[in-house]
Order: sequence, then structure tokens, then C-alpha cells
Amino acid sequence: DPVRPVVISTWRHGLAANEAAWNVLSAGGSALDAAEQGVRVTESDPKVSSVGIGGWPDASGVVTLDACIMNEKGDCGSVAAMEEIENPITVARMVMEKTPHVMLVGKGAQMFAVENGIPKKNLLTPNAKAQYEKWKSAHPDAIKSRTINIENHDTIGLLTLDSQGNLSGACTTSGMAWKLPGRVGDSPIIGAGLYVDNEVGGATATGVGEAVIRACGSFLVVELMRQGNSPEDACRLAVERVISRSPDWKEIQVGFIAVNKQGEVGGFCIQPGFDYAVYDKAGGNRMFDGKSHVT
Ligand code: SD4
Repeated sequence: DPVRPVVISTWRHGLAANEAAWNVLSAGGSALDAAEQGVRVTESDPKVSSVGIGGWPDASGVVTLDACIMNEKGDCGSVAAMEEIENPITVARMVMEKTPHVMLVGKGAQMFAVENGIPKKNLLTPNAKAQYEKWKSAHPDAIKSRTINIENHDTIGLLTLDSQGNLSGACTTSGMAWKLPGRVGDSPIIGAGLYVDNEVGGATATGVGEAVIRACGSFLVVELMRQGNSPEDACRLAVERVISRSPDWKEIQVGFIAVNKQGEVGGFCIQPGFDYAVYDKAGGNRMFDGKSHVT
């Protein structure tokens, strides 16, 4: 096939994730394996402050992780508010493959991971701890308020089209820095942070999760592609829907990326500043600036 395989993922840290996903795909591996292996790189990079180890903690200083995964058969798995497990995407995949459930949260998700041989690990790096302490001393009452940081929202969502033409996706995050304890965003929610339909395409989201959840963002992008829109047009129309349901849209960022069954890709966001990484045969691994509603 002249187009396949294709990998697309959110933000600049997507380049390294794409590389790992591409290694799986170019060896003939599956879209699902590639999606998992790709985002594991980001989860395990302590320098990425919004995913996995090194992620910034919640308002009580605890790192909690959210992730979900979906394959070409429509199977899906998810974990949310999980502590001390470095690679939540792998646990999400285990939920998908080893249980009759889709989603496990909190202590139960962690117990399930440990029972399946994944060791617990401290995820709060010295740098993340220092950032937390700085924020905490500037916002002593923040745990009682709804103050959230909107800059640190660089979730990785990654979509794969393998050489057989199958689609999969993965999405993983530490969520919004300084979130209220127990808060879960869009990233582990199938249809919000991620959706894949093997007949149509896949989509994933980044940004303020509450706004994405209210619009069923990623599901909406896929449905818009089903109606004949290109990936970019579908992302743009979904961003417009998010805006129409978010009175605070001028203050928030939301971005979507998508790939369709033909291997075409696209992205769109509210505010300038969102970029995404695409890896394909024709162009190699490179960044694109997401077109934005605000220009
Ligand atoms: C969330 N969408 O928890 C995530 C945050 C994020 O890039 O970083 N998105 O709301």
C-alpha cells in the first residue's frame, strides 16, 4: 500500500512516541501494539510533565493517571485516577483483554495492575514535587477552590493505521495539574478522549477535558468523518461544537487530531499553539501546526 502505515499523535512529545509506534508498524506489527508501544515512551519519560512518571500532581500532591485504548474490533479498556503505576496504557489494555469490563478506577485499577505483575513505583519526580510546592505556597486554599492550571495540558493521544488497514488508538495523561483529588478528565473516557471505528477512522483529544466530555468530542469527530468530512474538517466542526457548549471557550484550549481509513490525517484546535506529529512513508516523522479557530 502506498499510504500505510500512518501514525499521528498530539504535541511535540508525539515525535518520540511516533518513532516507537513506527518501529512496530514497519516490522508488520499491529495497530494496537503500535499504539500501546508509542505512548509508553511518553509515559516513561520523566521530563514530560503531563503524562506518566513526572506528571504534575493533583491539588493534594498526588499523581493520578488516566488512560484508554481501543482496537480495530471496537474493543476498549480504560483506567482512571490510578496511582503509582508508570504505564497506565498497558493496564488499560489488560482491562480490555483480561476482564469483562471497560473501565477500572483508583485502588481497584492499581490492585488489578499489581496482580498482573506490574510493580508500583513513585511517580512524583523531584521536579514535579518542586513545581507542586511552588504552586501550593502561592495557592494555600486551592484544594477548596476550583483553581486549575490550564497551561499544563499536554496529554498524548496517538492513532495508528497499520499495513493491513486496521486502526487503533491510545490516550494517556496525568490530567490537569493541581486538579481536585478524584477529578477525571476526558482522556480515559471512550468517545471523549479517544474513539476508533475501523470502518471510518479514529480521533483523539487534548486540552480541557471537561469541555471535551460535554461534546463527546472524539466520537463526534469520527461521526463527522463518517458523514463524509475530511479529518481536518471533522476536527474543525467538533471544535466548533465544543465552543458552542463552552461559555469559557476563550480561556481554554481543546485540540483534536484524526486519521481516516484512507490514511488521511488532520487536526484542529481552539487557540493557536497546538501542534501534532505525523509519521508516514511519504514525509517521515514531522510536526504540523494545528489550524485554530482563533487566528
Ligand atoms: C484532561 N485532556 O485531563 C486532559 C488534559 C490534557 O491535553 O492534558 N489534555 O483534561
